[in-house]
Formats: sequence, C-alpha cells, structure tokens
Amino acid sequence: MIEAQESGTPLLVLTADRPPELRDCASGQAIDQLKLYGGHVNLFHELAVPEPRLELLRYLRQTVAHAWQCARIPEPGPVHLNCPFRDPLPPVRDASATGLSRDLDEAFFGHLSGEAPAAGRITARQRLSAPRGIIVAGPCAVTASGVYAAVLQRLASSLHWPVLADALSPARHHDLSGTVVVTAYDALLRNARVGRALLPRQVLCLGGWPTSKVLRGWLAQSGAEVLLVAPTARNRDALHGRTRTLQLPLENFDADRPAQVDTTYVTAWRQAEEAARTVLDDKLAATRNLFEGKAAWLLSESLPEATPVFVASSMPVRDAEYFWRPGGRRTQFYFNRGANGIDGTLSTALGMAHGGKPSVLLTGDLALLHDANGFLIRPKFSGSLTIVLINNRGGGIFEHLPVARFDPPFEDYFATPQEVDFARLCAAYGLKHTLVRDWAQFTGLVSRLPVHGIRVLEVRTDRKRDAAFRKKLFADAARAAGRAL
Ligand SMILES: Cc1ncc(C[n+]2csc(CCOP(=O)(O)OP(=O)(O)O)c2C)c(N)n1
Repeated sequence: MIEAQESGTPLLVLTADRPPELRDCASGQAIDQLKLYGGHVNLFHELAVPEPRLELLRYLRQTVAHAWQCARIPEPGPVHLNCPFRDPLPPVRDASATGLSRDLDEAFFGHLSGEAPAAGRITARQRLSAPRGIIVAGPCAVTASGVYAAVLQRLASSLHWPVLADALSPARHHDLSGTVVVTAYDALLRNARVGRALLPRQVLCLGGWPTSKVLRGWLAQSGAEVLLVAPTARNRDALHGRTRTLQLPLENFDADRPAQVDTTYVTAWRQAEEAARTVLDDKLAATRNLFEGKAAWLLSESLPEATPVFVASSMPVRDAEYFWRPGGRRTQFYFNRGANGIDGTLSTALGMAHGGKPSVLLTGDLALLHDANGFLIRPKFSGSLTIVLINNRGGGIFEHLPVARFDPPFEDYFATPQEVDFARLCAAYGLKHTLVRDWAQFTGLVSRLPVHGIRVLEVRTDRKRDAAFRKKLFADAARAAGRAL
C-alpha cells in the first residue's frame, strides 16, 4: 500500500470484514479494520452490509466508481474499501434477489467507462539559460519508456546538457545517441577535484533523485538552481535545494535552447564518464570471483531485449546504479523505492511477471526470505520469472557502514546472517534451483530466459570481500576520471 502511494500506482484494496454487530464483542477473528492504512490511501470507505435492494446496488455502483476514480485522480494511489458481510456466506440460492436481475441489465452499467478521467493537460516551457547545466534522470517506472526516452533525448540535445542516468530511469536503457549519458557518476564524483570541475549552475531533475549518496551529497553542496519535473504533487526534494517544482509528466515539458552553450563543460563530463566507465567495465570483465556487483553488470549485457527486471532494495538497486551498462536494450525496470522496503519483493516481482514476458528479479537473500511464502502462488503463476539470488548470508549493505568495524554487535544486530539451504527451500515449493559456479555458466543461464516457470539462480558471494572490492573499483575509476580532466 505504501509503495503504491509512493510510486503513484492506482490500487483498489478490498478487505473483507465481519458486520458491525460482530465487532468489539470477542466474536473471534475480528479486529478494527477501519482506516487500517491511515494516511497512506487516497480514500477509505466502509461499504454497507449487502442487502438485495436496488437502492443499495445503486449505492454500490456509485461508490465503487468513485473509489476507482479516487485511485487515479488527482494523484494515482491506493484506495481502501472495507467490505462487511453477514451470514449466509456460501453461494446459496436466495429468492429475495431473483427479482433484481430484471434491473441489472447493460444499461445499469452502460454510462461507466474504464478510461482514465481526463485531467487537465498542463504543458510548460521553461527557459533554462545556464551554460553549465545537467539533467538528472531519476527513478521513473513509466510504461511508455520509449516515448520518455525520445522526449529526453530531444530535450538534452537542444540544451546541450549531459544526462546523469539512474538505472531506474529509461534514460539508462534506451539509445540516447547524440547526448552525453553519464552512468559512472557515483564513482567519478568520489574524486573531489573532478567534482569541483563539474559543478553545475542549473540542474533539471526528472522524477526525483537517484539513490547514490555521493551524487546527492555533491548536488546538495553545489548550490545549483534546481528545476524538478515530476507528475506528482508530493515533495520529491530530499536535498532541500534551491528547487522549483513543476507537476508534469516529462512529455508535457519543454525547454528553450540556452543562449550560450559551454561545450568544454559537456566535453569534460564525457571524458570523465568514458574514463571511469572503462575502468569499471574492464575490471568487472576481468574479475573471475563471484563479486556480487558483477551479476548486475552481466545482466545488463546478456538479457534479451526489453526484459522486465524487478530490482530489490539494498545492494541490488545500488549495484544496478553503479554497474548497469547503458545502451539500447530497452530493459524495463521495476522497483519499490518509495519506502525502500525489502518486504513484498518476491510477490511484487511475481505480480510483474504474471501473464507477461519472461522476467527477472535481482534480489538479496534477506529480501527473498522476507517474502518466501510468495512462492505459494506457483501453481497459479503463468509466465516466467528468473530469480537471481545474491546470497551473501545477511545484509551486505551494512558492510558499507562505519558500524561494520564493530563486531560485536555488527554480525548479530546489523548483518543478521541466515543459514537457509536455498536448494531445499526451492524443492519444498517445487521450484528449479541452480547454484551458479562461474560467470560463464551464469551468462548462459540469463541470455535465454525460459518461457514458463519460476527458477532460482543462486550466486553465493562474500559480503566483506565484495564491499572491499567495490571500494577499490570506485577508487580506481575516480582516479581515472581525474586523469582524464
Ligand atoms: C521491511 C524492511 N525491513 C528492514 C529494512 C532494513 N534493511 C535495509 S537493507 C536490509 C538488508 C537486506 O539484505 P539482503 O536482501 O540480503 O540484501 P543485501 O544487503 O545483502 O544486498 C535491511 C534489513 C527494510 N529496508 N525493509
């Protein structure tokens, strides 16, 4: 529910309930469900207890139509309807309802339409005048990602600004030829001299800020003027910068060409990116160790075109941001990055893959285990999901915190290692499990995805060694960027 609100996803949630006379009287299995989701919904309504009366059916029709409308405008999000039922609950014949069938003809619903209600289309054209400007393409899960990328490409070319492309933005996965696409920003901005040389005056932020702490810190200190374009009324600026917000989808936005263009600035970005990217790519290609970041890197090279990928919170989303190679593979990214929870990861990925194209989930072990019972849906699941499980026995993300040097309490209270045998867990749910031995085998397994079923590819990694290797990669890439400027 919270992620639906955070990401602006329309969602209608129906909770079944006891009727009012069976609440607050120890009747069993009855809790207070009213406004259960607090402020996380666009609308809460408790439906009337059903009765076979036409007036009540008219009320139900209107209430459900209104609820669905509230799930879409003014801001898409979740709506909660609590639905009380009274005995008899089995579908037994009820003579009192037969008379109603006459009135429930097509005309009863005929005036309703499934189309989204027309919200006012606002468009805006802005003057972005600074010669030293950047576009930060942040998280954005649009379905028409090709359109988004085309609009972005036009905008970036006319402004002559580089695009810092998050892995959660279509900007990373579409061909933006003619623009400078920066993907190694987290690594290259670790070099303070490079960071100073590339400071922008204006920033156009699309959707919101990427995860990278390094990028966020650099932007917060830059003092740059920010224009944030996002189709939401929610505050998306955790950096509290000199920010103006335009509540628009990118397609409705345009910018005038700046009067002056500083080609040395955009060239510096290109050189820094090329140098840092080359180091990352070369070192990742060369490493034979099962370094967890290499899974994201290899997926970016090997997956079939336009594969839907759900990327879990914690290190998977960060490794995608650091290492996922840019290009025109049109990979479609999905994520729960509103509250950044590791809960519900498996079920969300199964929902994404159900009835659609062969899909991939990239997840850590704790995130997968949090929702392991999501596998119970397997007999009803139609489609294909390949789960790339990075098993580093605990929360690898915490190895990057200063507290990692203090053990105890680090292992027991932060890393929280687990000892689950995933082969046996998969067997219990009737899933195919493969323990990945090396990267050649992994590449083969993800280059062609099966048409049906759920399979788990387990990559056993070492979180301490991998945290150290990440740091080394970033340091090498940052040095190379420095040499390039
Ligand atoms: C529901 C929920 N509980 C706790 C957290 C805090 N948390 C963030 S990352 C993380 C560890 C995740 O471990 P894993 O999925 O194995 O990924 P890794 O850190 O190894 O990449 C935890 C517990 C959270 N984000 N969401």
